[in-house]
Amino acid sequence: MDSLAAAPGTGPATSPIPVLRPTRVRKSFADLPTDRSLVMGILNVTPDSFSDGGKFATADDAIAEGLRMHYAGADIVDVGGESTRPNADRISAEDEQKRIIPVISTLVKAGALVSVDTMNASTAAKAIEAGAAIINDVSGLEFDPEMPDLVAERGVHYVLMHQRGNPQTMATFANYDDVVDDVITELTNIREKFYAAGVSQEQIIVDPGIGFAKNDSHNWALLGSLERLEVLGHRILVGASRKRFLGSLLSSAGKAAPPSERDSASIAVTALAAAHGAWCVRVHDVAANLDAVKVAAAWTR
Ligand code: PMM
Repeated sequence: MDSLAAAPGTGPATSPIPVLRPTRVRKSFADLPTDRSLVMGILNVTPDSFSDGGKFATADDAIAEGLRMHYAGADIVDVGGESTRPNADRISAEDEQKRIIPVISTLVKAGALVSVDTMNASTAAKAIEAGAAIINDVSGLEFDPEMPDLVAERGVHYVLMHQRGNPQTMATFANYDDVVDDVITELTNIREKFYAAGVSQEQIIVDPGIGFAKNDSHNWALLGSLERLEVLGHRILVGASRKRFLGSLLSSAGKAAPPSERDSASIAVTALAAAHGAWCVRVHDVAANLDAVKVAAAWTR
């Protein structure tokens, strides 16, 4: 308890930094609500993410923001240390771990359910030891070959996101016959490697990978056909918050709206995705998106 009170990122009640309220009740996957879609708060501990680049680059700032999301009602806080924006350089697994493991441990101690946004099995293993319950892997076809065994051994949930290539090359792979069919086929093929390692259907969460090797019309086609992904038989996660296709949609005088002006559109996507079968939405503004999933649940009930 004392060690928690002294954790970085905490402060007196009057401080703008949220006070870490230690809890013996740690959220587990089984405790997640089932009467509405879930809200996953995005916590990028990176100097260069496209949507919130550099804002939470230090552990203290990241912990403070993660606590804010947790106390704002995030069902899951997604902690990542490596930027996945187009053309981002990869960092070493060691640097990634230095950035995120202290953040994950502190958020878990505060009772948050944490997912780790990583493409490295070694980072995922350390994050699980620090208390993370979900691995969120955006690597798609080029996943770390150690990942299936790790997911099987640790029994954690795994977000299998559709992606082609890597941040440097993905734009060149945005060619599909029918983007929805192709995404379903490619996710089915990758999933086989996880099944072969002993991962269960229930452990896998699928994600169409909005913005990853997709142009604007691919993104809209996937969102508009979200229910077709249900054929895979997994929970569905959607990450559209503040993404570039929303900037294009809202452009004025030929200029895309910047990420800071994409929240209303992101919330609209959340409400529609939730009404069309999304189990979870990955978002920046937790409180507003929580309202949106509640509206969708009431609407469809
Ligand atoms: N998008 C980003 C990063 N991680 N994870 C999942 N599962 N789905 C996504 O769509 C996704 C992700 C990139 O966006 P960011 O820079 O806002 O985190």
